[in-house]
Formats: sequence, C-alpha cells, structure tokens
Amino acid sequence: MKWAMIATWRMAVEGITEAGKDLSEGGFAGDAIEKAIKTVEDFPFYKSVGYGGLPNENCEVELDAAYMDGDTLSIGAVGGIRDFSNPISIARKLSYERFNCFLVGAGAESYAHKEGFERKNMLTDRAKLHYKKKYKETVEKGLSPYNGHDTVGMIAVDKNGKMVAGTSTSGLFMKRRGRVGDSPISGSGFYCDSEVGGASATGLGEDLMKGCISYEIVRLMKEGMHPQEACDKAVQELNDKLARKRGKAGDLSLVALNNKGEWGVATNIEGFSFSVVSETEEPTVYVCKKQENGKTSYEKASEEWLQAYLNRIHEPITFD
Ligand code: SD4
Repeated sequence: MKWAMIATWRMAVEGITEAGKDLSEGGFAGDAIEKAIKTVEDFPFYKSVGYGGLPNENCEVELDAAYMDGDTLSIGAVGGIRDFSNPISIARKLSYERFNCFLVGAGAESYAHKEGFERKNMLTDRAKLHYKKKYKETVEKGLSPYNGHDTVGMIAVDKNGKMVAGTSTSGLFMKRRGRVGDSPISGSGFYCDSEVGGASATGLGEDLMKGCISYEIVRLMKEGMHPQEACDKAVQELNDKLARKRGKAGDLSLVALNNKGEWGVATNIEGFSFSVVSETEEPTVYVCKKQENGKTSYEKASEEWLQAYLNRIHEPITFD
C-alpha cells in the first residue's frame, strides 16, 4: 500500500516530514498524525495552533482539536480547552472512549488533568502583542477582527491502508469565549473512513459547518471521484450556495486524501498553502490560486515564497 500524508498550510511541513519517516518504516497513521500535529502545536511561531495560538476576545487561548480513526470511525475531540500543551493527544485519548468522547471547556480540562496530560500556559508574549495590535487596528475602530485562518488539519494513510485524520487550532482570532469552530466537529473540520479516504478543513468555521464539507468530500470520493475533483466540487458548491443565500462566503480551504494515496485540495481564497509527503513525493509545500471555473490550481512554493514565510512569522510585531 502506498503511504501518504497531506496537511493544511506550510506550517505542517516539519511535522509531516518527521511523521513521514515513520510511515515509510511501516508506522501507524494515527501515530503519524499525532506526532505531526504535536510538532505544530509545540512551535510558538505558528500563531493559530497550540502554544503561541491566538487568543479569544478576553485574551485567553482556547483550543479545539480532534482525532478520527478511519478504521473504526472512532472520534475524540476537545473544544475550548485551556492550558494544556497538546490538545491533539487529549483528543486521541478520548477517541478510545465508548462514551463521553467529545469534551469542552472545564470538563475537557479536568479529564486531561486526571489523565496526566501536561499543563502549560499557552499564551505567549508574542500572542499578546498580536492581540493588542489586532485590537487597536479593528475593535477600537469599530471594525470586525474576524479575518484570516490557519488551522492545521491533516490526513494520513499508512502502509497497511489504515487512515486517520486530525485537527488542532486556536480557532477564530478574537472569538467569543466559549465559541467552538468546525475543527473538532466531525464531518465539518474533518472526516475519515479508511474504506474511502479523509478530508480536513481550514477557514471560517461558521461557514464550513454549513456544508458539513469534510464529510461531503468523503462522500463524493466514495461515489468514485478523485480527491481533487471531490474537493473542487464541494468547495465550489458551498461557496456558491453561501454567496447566493447569504451574499457572501467565508474562507473555505480543504485538503483530502483517498486510501490509494491520491490527494486533492480546493480553496476559495488566494494563497492557501498545503504540505504533502508520500512514498513517491518528498515533503513539499504547495501554494494555491483561488478556484476559477470550479478548478483549483496550485504550484510548488518557490524558494522566495518559503523564505518570505519564515521572515514573516518571525518578524517583530509593531504598532503605535
Ligand atoms: C475555526 N476553522 O475555528 C477554524 C479557524 C481556522 O484559524 O481555520 N483558523 O473556525
């Protein structure tokens, strides 16, 4: 069986590079997903996942994460959890529970505490600066702070054909306390069935949920579509429907992988990046163009793009 992994955004590439080595040696897709997502969660300069994640309107970091095993359809998820370093590991642990496998807020925290997960203050000084800057530039001027998106979502297939999906995010920057996005919601932020494939989303959770879009992509793949075709169709249809019914669609960006190791992506924004590694492909970052005529095109990120990205995430945060 061909192993492969696809993930939203450039930020996933270090994680999938490491996890890809394990998959090449016959490792389990679930271990690969957890390892790769933990790498993203632990890195303070990825500002919308885990440590260093962007805070809510009260300047508190509340994290959402999910884990789904495509063989058993087991799902574990946490919503709005605070002060734990690796929400993905807590979500995975919950996926082994028959009942109570999706916990939020204080309940998720006491479960994590009881199970011995590492506590950590997830709010960094840099995230506080991002908050202050955003506050000045938007809230103080009466503007909406809600733009941009950066959830890490990924799917892996291993040499034994087992598939797993996972997500982790600090969600919408400046969200209301207690707000939960699509990322821990089955069928919206992720879905995975080893008999078919999996999909995962990033973008505006409130709109992604309106289309249960990750499930929709898996459903289209089950009907025989290639992941690329399924992603393009689902994103175009949801984008157009939201535009028609509501006047506009929020950001919708999806990645998908089938159980043959074939992958696809679609987005309604310019500049969505994603990372891929497989038996036949070195770890690679691609950058998408916006969908046109229902088709998403992408190209390998250039050296300049990759360098500019690194400069951007490390650059000092300034505001008057
Ligand atoms: C959410 N889909 O919570 C996520 C947001 C996102 O920053 O992609 N990230 O709605």
